[in-house]
Amino acid sequence: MARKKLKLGLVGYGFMGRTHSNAFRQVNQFFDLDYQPVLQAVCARDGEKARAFAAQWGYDSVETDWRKLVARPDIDLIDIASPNDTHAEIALAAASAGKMVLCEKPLGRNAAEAERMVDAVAKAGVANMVWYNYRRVPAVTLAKQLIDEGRLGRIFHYRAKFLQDWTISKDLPQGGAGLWRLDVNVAGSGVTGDLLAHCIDTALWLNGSIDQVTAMTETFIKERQHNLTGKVEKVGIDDASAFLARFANGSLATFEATRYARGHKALYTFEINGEHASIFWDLHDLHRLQYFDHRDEGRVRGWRSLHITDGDHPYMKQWWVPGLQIGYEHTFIHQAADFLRGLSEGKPPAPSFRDALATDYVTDAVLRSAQNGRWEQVRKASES
Ligand code: SOE
Repeated sequence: MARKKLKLGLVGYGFMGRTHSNAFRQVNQFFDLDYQPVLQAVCARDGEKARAFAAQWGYDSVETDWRKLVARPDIDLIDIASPNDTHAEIALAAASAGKMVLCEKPLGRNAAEAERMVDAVAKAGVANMVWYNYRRVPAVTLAKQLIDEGRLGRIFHYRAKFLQDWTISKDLPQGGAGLWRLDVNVAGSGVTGDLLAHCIDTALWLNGSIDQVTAMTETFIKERQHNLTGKVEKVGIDDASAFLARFANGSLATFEATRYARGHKALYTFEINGEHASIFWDLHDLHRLQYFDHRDEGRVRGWRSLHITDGDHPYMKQWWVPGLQIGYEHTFIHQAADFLRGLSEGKPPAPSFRDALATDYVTDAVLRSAQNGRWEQVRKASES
């Protein structure tokens, strides 16, 4: 059967432009879907780099102004993989042009921006999704299944951290290609919006909504040379952020992210303790889920290290044979597959813009609390 073509216009050619392009190129090879993404156009301000990217990844055409891309009648879907300060404007224009919109995380630089994006896609009635890719690590999806089946019982604790070490040098500049994550005007915040946002998205998915937070943040290097102005400028991002939270289900949580944990490159871990069982997951060992079930017979009770590579495990029957692992890039392929399947089945893809707004409400509350030293209530992303 001929597949329906879905013509994509990608904005941005950096790290995320590559992960998304790879996902769209591979998805039909491994998943049986009604839709086939077509790499119709890539857009970036630097025409030469955009043309090189198009040639490498197989995009059919190039634009250097995203407004032109959004206006093109031969584009069905706009995929935003450009820096955070561009998300809202592009998403609003794309939605009002009737295009489906995918957006890299975080949705907005803050919840106010994200609210406008949610309103725009709701008003236009277009499909939308945010690339919180870690939900689609098979071991993380399995954790969701185990929790939903009630195997953990009542949840008491949620513990998450995301540790990196790539900004420790005071000589690292801020701003511009590759380093916009250090420029608060572009990124919106530091590790709170960049790394904790991942931990929060997973947590809301696995353990429900968060009611209250109390936080602390720190900027260890106060000034850095700015790549675009050439001047030494104040650093406005948080280099480290930690918070306590109370979930609506009564469980207590700790979250921590930093780019100053020497020796850790992308150590995203979470542990959940329930009345019957606990689970632990670690991005550096992403194909394993650690599981402890108190209901096991006492003599053989202990932590089990589940190797999530079997056909019974989420997504895995699409890949190789049991025992053979997959990696980071596959999480984006899974998300693209779920999005395309959702389109055929009329199932709204997740996380939607509204789901991602819920994460922005938490990160906003974290940053407010870090400023005022108080517990902050977290707003809820309503269904209206
Ligand atoms: C930052 O270093 C970063 O690339 C994040 O922006 C990504 O979202 C995260 O998945 C890996 O780390």
